[in-house]
Amino acid sequence: MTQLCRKIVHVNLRWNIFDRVSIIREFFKFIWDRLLVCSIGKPAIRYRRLPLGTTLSPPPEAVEGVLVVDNPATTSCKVYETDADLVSLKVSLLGDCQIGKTSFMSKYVGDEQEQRYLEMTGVTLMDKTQIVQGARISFSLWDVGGDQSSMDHVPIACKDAVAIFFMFDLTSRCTLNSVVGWYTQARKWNQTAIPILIGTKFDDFVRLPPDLQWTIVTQARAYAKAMKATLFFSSATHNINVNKIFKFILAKLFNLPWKVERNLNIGEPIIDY
Ligand SMILES: Nc1nc2c(ncn2[C@@H]2O[C@H](COP(=O)(O)OP(=O)(O)OP(=O)(O)O)[C@@H](O)[C@H]2O)c(=O)[nH]1
Ligand SMILES: [Mg+2]
Repeated sequence: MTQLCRKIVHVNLRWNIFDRVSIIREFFKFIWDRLLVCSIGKPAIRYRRLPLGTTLSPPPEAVEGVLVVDNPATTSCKVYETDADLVSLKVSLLGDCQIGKTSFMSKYVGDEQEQRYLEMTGVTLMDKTQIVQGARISFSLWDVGGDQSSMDHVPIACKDAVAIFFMFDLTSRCTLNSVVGWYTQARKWNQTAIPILIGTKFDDFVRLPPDLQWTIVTQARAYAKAMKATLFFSSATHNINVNKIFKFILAKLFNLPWKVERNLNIGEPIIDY
């Protein structure tokens, strides 16, 4: 037998021994697994280490109330709710640039668990779900940018809304004058939504001279009357009349036994209807 043949036989022998050891090890492992199954009453589960950076998320069907907006410029907006008991109410926020629409909406939504948020050019959407007398109510807020280019979003924002907020900055009279244009545009697409006229930045407004305050209060009340709207002065910064406005809408929509108090005192946040 040559040197090479001796080496091959030697290697074969070692492989044979290794094979037998592996078979015996597999046999004992099988017996051990069976013993474990019998002792804990559950099938043995094998855990796999996931690659680093892997994120775990629930399957899509487990995500509650998915809001899908294909393109807000067209009317292809779909709201999917997996909960049959969830009532979805759409509200649009309209008004000039920099008057505090987004701040107002963000103050209301807060940073609670159930909030959802979607920002696109010209329109920002936020959702907030709350329990009202045992029912789950979800407000879908459509905040249209105040610039001219965002006007295209008015139809989609107003369509099917239950309420429309016509907003102006209490410290900027021209933004109050603009409300007429916003109202005319909105009513083309929705004639039934509850109109609410909201003066923002009340915290800055109270620092203005009383006669100027009085002039603005008078004009705002006249506009509200013409629009058949309820008038609220508010401040997102100081959380004045933010939640109250949503409570008012709910009470009006569902005939709840809650009434907002009229307040016509100069220097206080006005509420008029
Ligand atoms: N003092 C005061 N400032 C506010 C209040 N709400 C908003 N602001 C300020 O007003 C500015 C504009 O606020 P936004 O919420 O971005 O206004 P907007 O109406 O969404 O503006 P556009 O998205 O451009 O249409 C920001 O500097 C805010 O900090 C408020 O209640 N009081
Ligand atoms: Mg904004």
